[in-house]
Amino acid sequence: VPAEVARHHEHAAGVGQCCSAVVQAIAAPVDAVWSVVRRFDRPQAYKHFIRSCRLLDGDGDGGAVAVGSVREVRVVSGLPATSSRERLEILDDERRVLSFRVVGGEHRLSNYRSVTTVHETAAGAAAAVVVESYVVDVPHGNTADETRMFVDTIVRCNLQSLARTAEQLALAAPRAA
Ligand code: A8S
Repeated sequence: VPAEVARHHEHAAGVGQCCSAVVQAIAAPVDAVWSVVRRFDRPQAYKHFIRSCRLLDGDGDGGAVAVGSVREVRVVSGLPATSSRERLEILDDERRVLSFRVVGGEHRLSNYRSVTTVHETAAGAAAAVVVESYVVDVPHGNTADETRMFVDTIVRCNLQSLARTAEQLALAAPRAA
């Protein structure tokens, strides 16, 4: 992994924060994986805890995705959350890096920020690795361990679902992928 990409995963967790990372191997070309990850406006394509997503057109550009874009996601029922407002911080198509930050919403993950990177592997053309790291405030009444367990579970589910989605995409359209 190039140093300038690895650096994105070095989070400075302050007092009362915690951080962690999840790694997922995917049997699909990196471009197929990245084509799913990069859609900041369509996280529900693989994040099954998200019911809907709406891009807020604050800058009046007709809703184009760019750094600074803000999305409002609605969460499925059964979680200690209803919505989240998230700002795109990094979208680097060359190095395949996406990062967003939580800027509002009704949930317990204040100041959540994550970085997702997609990597080629030595295993060949149809093998990718995704690394997703995050930093977040430990909510009042919880420990850092509890917080990491909760968030790791969500992120692991998301990345397993990303794997299935990208693998199907690569099978359906091998050339485009
Ligand atoms: C992501 C990662 C996470 C999303 C969390 C951790 C969230 O959307 C869900 C439940 C919550 O309690 C917090 O990449 C929040 O989306 C599923 C609403 C932010």
